[in-house]
Amino acid sequence: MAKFFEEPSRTFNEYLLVPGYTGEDCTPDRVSLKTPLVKFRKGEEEPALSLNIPMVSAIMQAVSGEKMACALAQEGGVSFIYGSQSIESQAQMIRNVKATKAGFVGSDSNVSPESTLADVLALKAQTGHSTMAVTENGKADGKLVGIVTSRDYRVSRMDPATKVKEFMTPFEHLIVGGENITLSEANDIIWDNKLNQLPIVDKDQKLKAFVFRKDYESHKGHPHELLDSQKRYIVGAGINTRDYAERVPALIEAGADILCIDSSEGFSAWQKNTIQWIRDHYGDSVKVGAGNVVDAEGFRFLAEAGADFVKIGIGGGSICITREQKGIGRGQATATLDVARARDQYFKETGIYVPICSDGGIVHDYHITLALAFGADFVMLGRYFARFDEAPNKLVTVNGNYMKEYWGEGSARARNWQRYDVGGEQKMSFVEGVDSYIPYAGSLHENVGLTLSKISHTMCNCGCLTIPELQKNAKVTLVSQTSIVEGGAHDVVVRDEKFDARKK
Ligand code: RVP
Repeated sequence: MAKFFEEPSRTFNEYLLVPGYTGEDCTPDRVSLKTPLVKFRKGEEEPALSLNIPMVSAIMQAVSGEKMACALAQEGGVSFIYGSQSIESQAQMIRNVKATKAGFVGSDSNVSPESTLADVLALKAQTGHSTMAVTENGKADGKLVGIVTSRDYRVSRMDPATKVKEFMTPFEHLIVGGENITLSEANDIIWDNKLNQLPIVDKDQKLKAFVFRKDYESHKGHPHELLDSQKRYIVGAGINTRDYAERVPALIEAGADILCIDSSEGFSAWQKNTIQWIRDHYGDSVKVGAGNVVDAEGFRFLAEAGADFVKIGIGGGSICITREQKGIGRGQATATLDVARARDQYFKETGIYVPICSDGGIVHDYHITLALAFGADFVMLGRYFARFDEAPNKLVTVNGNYMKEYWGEGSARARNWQRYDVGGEQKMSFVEGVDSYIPYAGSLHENVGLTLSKISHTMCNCGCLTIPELQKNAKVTLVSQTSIVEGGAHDVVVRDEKFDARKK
């Protein structure tokens, strides 16, 4: 007879946290959200990679490009650059992230000495940047021959046809930094010489980057930045179970810090083979997560196959229609709880702690806190991050509202069929994801800050200062349909600010 899980499978929306005792020392500023990213012998060693915040961005075309990777690493999380693109372009994205040194900005406004004031003004209007590098060839990586800032010209008094070489500050008069300079050395030079920017050049005088005075404060505003030993952003990459023999070496060479097998259903021989190939060729030096699974059996299989972390979730993603199409999946809360118990059991038996990631279906910020309380070490989010400026998807207006486009990897638009591949010759003939719009929400920094603040406050309500404490001590209750109604504003007419403003 088939195996039946007697408990209904539930979502995070069906639970709430019951507060625990909050001591005087239990304040949000003292909460640590640090969490392991890869397996380790807990109690004996530290994990080789940890996150400073329990959030990673989904392996999706609409979510995790290079800008997202830098912005999220600045906050302390990790992006997994999507694998549903050519090996070359994915590796290039990784290289670009690794080339972006924290606080060092690539020059995207460049002119040549032969350009004119009119060119400068047009570029300024287009990019919004008033500092421009003047390079021999007018490109970002050309030999630096000067810079132009708005202090170098007066529009009302100058002929728009004036050549840049006539009014730029020439290289000989510039203070520049060498390519091995650290951010703090660069900032010291800026400070000591009262500069607004410091161009960074290599030994051939070729432009590498700028460090700007205005970025100094914002850099200080990222205390959780996730950097490697060379102060480069930590970045992950998605891989599939088909072309790993070519893709993995290219990604590792490009500098990827961690990989993750991107599959809608991971309890398969294909995942085991992929991990085995990585172990055979790289031993434990290449870190790789696997998934997705939704029960203890699936977790045990991937842990024994050697996964560095295991991802949980089938069918819960906001753009995912796998449950409707194939009838597979499990409520995200139940799946997380089952896998967390299996993870703890595996640790008891082996001494190895395999971090688990709850992937998909996070709607409210408190769902993240619940996922952690249910035993997840971190969460993966798609819709959440796709709303921000830093996502690679387009900003559009729909009925006068700003929206971002958001499409599933299993949609006809992404055509990421490898993610759903179960082997054999038969090609997939149906979709498992939709193409959609989601409300635009602004910058990642502000939104993530708000979300983390809510998580920290809730953790204090539960009397917990760390994620392991929350996993151990949280008290969780199921909620009835009626008490969900009680949880929102009810039995009042909520005032509409726009309506009030119109009346005035
Ligand atoms: P969400 O955060 O709810 O938008 O879910 C994102 C997750 O949904 C991804 O990390 C992935 O596991 C899953 N996904 C991505 N594409 C699709 C699909 O097309 N069905 N599902």
